[in-house]
Amino acid sequence: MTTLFIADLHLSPATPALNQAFQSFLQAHAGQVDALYILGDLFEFWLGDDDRRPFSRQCCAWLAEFARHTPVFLLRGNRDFLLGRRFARDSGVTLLADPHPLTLYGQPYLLSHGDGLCTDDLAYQRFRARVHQRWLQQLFLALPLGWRARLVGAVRQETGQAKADKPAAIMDVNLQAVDALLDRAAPGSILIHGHTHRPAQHQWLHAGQLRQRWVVRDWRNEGGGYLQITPSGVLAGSWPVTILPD
Ligand code: LP5
Ligand code: MN
Repeated sequence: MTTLFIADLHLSPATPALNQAFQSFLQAHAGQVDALYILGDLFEFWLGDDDRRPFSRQCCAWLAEFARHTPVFLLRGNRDFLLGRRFARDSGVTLLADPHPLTLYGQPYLLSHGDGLCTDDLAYQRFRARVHQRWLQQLFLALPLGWRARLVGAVRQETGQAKADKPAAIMDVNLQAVDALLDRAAPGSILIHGHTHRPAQHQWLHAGQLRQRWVVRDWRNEGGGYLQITPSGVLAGSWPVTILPD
């Protein structure tokens, strides 16, 4: 009885080693675990479900093969917030809203990508509110794919510069926002999220109750992170990434 969680793989055609590691992760666990949860930013950027380039089709095919044996759930991140119904159909993945409550082996958990909890990062929260507007997303998705790619490239130059100028502390979750979220969840819920690239297990006291938050490790050439939950609790693991020869 095991359920797996991954986040922040940031896969793209430019990350062949990570893509391969993701494929081997799926192959190794298909039919071996109860479910896989992807907590956002599987992709470096998702331009829309009509992106049928070989890389996108390949990822969908890997997920679909895995999903034939084991259910896969995905909660969108700040880079793949445009994943939609067609992707879900092609990949066999079930899309979830953020936050998502679930009970595993008798213990309640709350799943989130985590970007919505970084409330000290006001510039990002304004940006997020803008790009989450349905009408803007529909307008963007109606553009030809090539235009979308160019637009994203231009916006990323801006956001990349903005990020480089920010103090690191504001790019972490805000602890009051975390407590407020857990206040609304089932009592005793353990929060699991990604996004911050600061893998850790946090424990603290809130109104006399012990609370817990796990941050899933992002994937990079040094290795990929995952959490595994069993009836005995949460355990962090690492998945090897093999650097491919040029
Ligand atoms: O992902 P990561 O860790 O690098 O950084 C995030 C935040 N950045 C982002 C941006 C994405 O990485 C790239 C998004 C490209 C989007 C293109 C959208 C095209 C239109 C789609 C319309 C539906 O998420 C970063 C956080 C960091 O996490 C830590 O939490 O700090 O936030 C930023 O850097 C955002 C800046 O603070 C805001 C900059 C404003 C620039 C305005 C450009 C115009 C916006 C036009 C919107 C349509
Ligand atoms: Mn993210």
